Order: sequence, then structure tokens, then C-alpha cells
Amino acid sequence: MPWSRLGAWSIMAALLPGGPLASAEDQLEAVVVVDADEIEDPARKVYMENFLFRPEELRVGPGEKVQWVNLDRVQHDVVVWLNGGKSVASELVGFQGKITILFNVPGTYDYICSPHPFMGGRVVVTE
Ligand SMILES: [Cu+2]
Repeated sequence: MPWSRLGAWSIMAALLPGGPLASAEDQLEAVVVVDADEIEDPARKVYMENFLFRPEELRVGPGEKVQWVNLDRVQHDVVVWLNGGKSVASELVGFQGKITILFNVPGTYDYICSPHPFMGGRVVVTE
């Protein structure tokens, strides 16, 4: 990213209460479902258990991955809401299945499980 663009982006991010404003393309790149090996760091793990996300809120840095592990005998997924009503959805995974999502851009990301929309959680990405 050129410095001029980065500078403008930072100014907009500082001015807007809702967090960084980016193009639709940048928004999609802010949150990416990735293939990954098991993440050992407990600070970046979320368990899906008894139809809850545990912990409900996680704080990570930009460029870090979060991994969800399903401990229920039903399928769950993770659908992360972005600004402007867009979302990024993982595949559904069954018992002991894992979902890994890379968060590139600081902000507050609420998510749900689409078959069970009462299941909600939040990832806060801070510098
Ligand atoms: Cu679910």
C-alpha cells in the first residue's frame, strides 16, 4: 500500500466513530477465512460448546489468526459482519472441526453462527 493511501486511510479511521472506512474490496480483505494448522495459543482460541462461543469476546492484534473449535455434536460456522452489511462466512464444521480466520484490520467484529443465530461473539482487533 502506498504511503499516501495509508496516510489518508489513517486519517479517515481517526475521524469516523464506526472505525476504519475502507472500500468494499478492502473490507473483504480485512477478514479472511484461511486454512491453518492447529493454533496452540489459548489467547486466540474460541470454543463452540453447548451452543455458545467461549470466550464470547477475544482481543487480538492486526494480522493475527483466531481459531474456533467445535465441541458440539452439531455443525456450527462463523459469519463475521463487516461495515456496510457485508459478511464473511466460514464453512460449517462438525464435532472437533476447526475454523481459522485472519483479521487484518483494526476494528470490532461481531459474528454469529448462521444455523444458530442466537450464538454470538466478538473479535476486537487493536494495534
Ligand atoms: Cu451453530
